Amino acid sequence: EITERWWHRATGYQIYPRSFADSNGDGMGDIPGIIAKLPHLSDLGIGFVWLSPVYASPMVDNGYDISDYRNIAPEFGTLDDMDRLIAAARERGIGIVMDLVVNHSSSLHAWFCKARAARDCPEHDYYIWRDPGPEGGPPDDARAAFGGPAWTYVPEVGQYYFHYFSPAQPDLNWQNPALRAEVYDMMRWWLDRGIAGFRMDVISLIGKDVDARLYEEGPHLHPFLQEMHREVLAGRDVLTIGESWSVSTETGLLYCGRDRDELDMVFEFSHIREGWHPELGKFAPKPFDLVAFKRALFSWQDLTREDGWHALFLSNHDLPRQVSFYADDQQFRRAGAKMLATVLHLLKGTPFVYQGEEIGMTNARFDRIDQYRDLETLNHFEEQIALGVEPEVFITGANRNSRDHSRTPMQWSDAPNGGFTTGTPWIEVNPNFCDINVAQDLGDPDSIFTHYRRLIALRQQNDIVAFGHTRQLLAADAGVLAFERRLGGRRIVVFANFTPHPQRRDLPEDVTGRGEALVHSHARRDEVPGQLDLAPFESFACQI
Ligand code: TEU
Ligand code: CA
Repeated sequence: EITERWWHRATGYQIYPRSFADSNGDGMGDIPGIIAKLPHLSDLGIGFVWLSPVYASPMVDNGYDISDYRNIAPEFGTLDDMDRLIAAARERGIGIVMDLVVNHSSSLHAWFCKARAARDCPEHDYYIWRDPGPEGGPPDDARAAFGGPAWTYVPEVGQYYFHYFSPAQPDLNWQNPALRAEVYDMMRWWLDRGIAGFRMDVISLIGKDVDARLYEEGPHLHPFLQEMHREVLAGRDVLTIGESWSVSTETGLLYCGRDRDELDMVFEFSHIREGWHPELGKFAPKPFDLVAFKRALFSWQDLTREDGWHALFLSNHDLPRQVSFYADDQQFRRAGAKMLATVLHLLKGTPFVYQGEEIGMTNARFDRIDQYRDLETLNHFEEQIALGVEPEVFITGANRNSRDHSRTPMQWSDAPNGGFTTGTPWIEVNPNFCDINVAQDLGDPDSIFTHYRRLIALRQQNDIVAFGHTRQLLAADAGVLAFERRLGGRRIVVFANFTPHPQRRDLPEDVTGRGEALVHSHARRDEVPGQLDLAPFESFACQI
């Protein structure tokens, strides 16, 4: 039996601070900007914020490269601003969940500065060093996620250090107990300041064994997570979400099973990877396959039926805008955005809204590589052009799937720069801000924002939405996604048309019935008929 926790009925909201709200006109979002926008989150009904990193950082990877875990980047504000944010959010019943980036630090962290200067200091062993290979080159040919080799040589110590990501992000050596103690101490320090938990960046990498070339979900992962729970989390009513690009339904409950004492839930990416090309990766477009997507999505609903808990999302700061990727960002943008929300917010788990999703923000259309900012896109461009890929071909892929689409500034109004900044934004504002912005949606009872608000309220009020069992319907259907949620003899049925065409389905008797409309994107529906007609991208939920 499940003990109810505060985050079981809450909806999370991810803030990417540099793109959310700029309070001082330097073109960069900041913490005072977030404080000023808290009423927007209250309006939506948000329970907690996942705040992408605001720590001191040289910003090679926009803050996912931390140089001081106990300080705030000056462009975002001060520690005082952070304390004010935590308190102001708390007054509204909103928790602040911080990003914990401890698979690696920045190469400018004081630990690494010492580590790279001498072998005989304690900090040297906070990182992963190996002697050169037999030919004098790197220890092996492992590649880094953002391009280039995963090993970089430091002449001062005559060794290579390991970096899963860029050379500016050296991996921390979790096998060193003193390093682990430092991390746990830092976590307690933040929790004592009143934050509501942690989203743990690529946490499945910390148990790696580089010599065996086992990186994801390595042999030490679960012992470390259990130790972290004992040392930091036990007895505190906080939320932890681990990010893992490798977790599968085979391993999912190892992280979030109720008697494991590790994490509360994981961000897993099986439904996301479904949209990537199997060999050529994310920059090679691949047609969306709804049946495979549903298989991935519902396999996690099945997995968490009796144990564990799921983190529901379609978007984040590493992914394209969901309405552009999974639906339509032109003629059917409004219906498409509502449809994706209907699906995600009526599944079992804790849903996450990525900033701008609640007004249906879309991918940018960049024509030139110099309009991009993200190191992943820029490095892959260099590599692929060197391999003979045409720039236009690469840009077409990047226009679909680059991380920068989610990083264009939040569109608050039709004022210059969408009301994000009075200065020059660090990345171009999507020119469609005149039509797509928060002010516009707030004035419209039929808006995407209103639809999100209803869905978020439903989870708080309706036990079936919060705790009902999920059963997929029409699993083999390539155009329609459908499911029901059941609790104690009552049920909700949800239908979503993923296509720009009308769809007609003859439904089996056990899914039809009369009841009460919960949400709808087109006409109100108090009944699921034997023959169901859906408009392009229509979605609805009915309690019968
Ligand atoms: O992302 C983990 C990760 O593996 C991504 O780099 C992913 O492969 C890529 O985004 C797919 O396009 C986390 C953070 O969410 C990301 O922003 C960081 O860049 C990365 O870790 C390193 O900290
Ligand atoms: Ca600013």
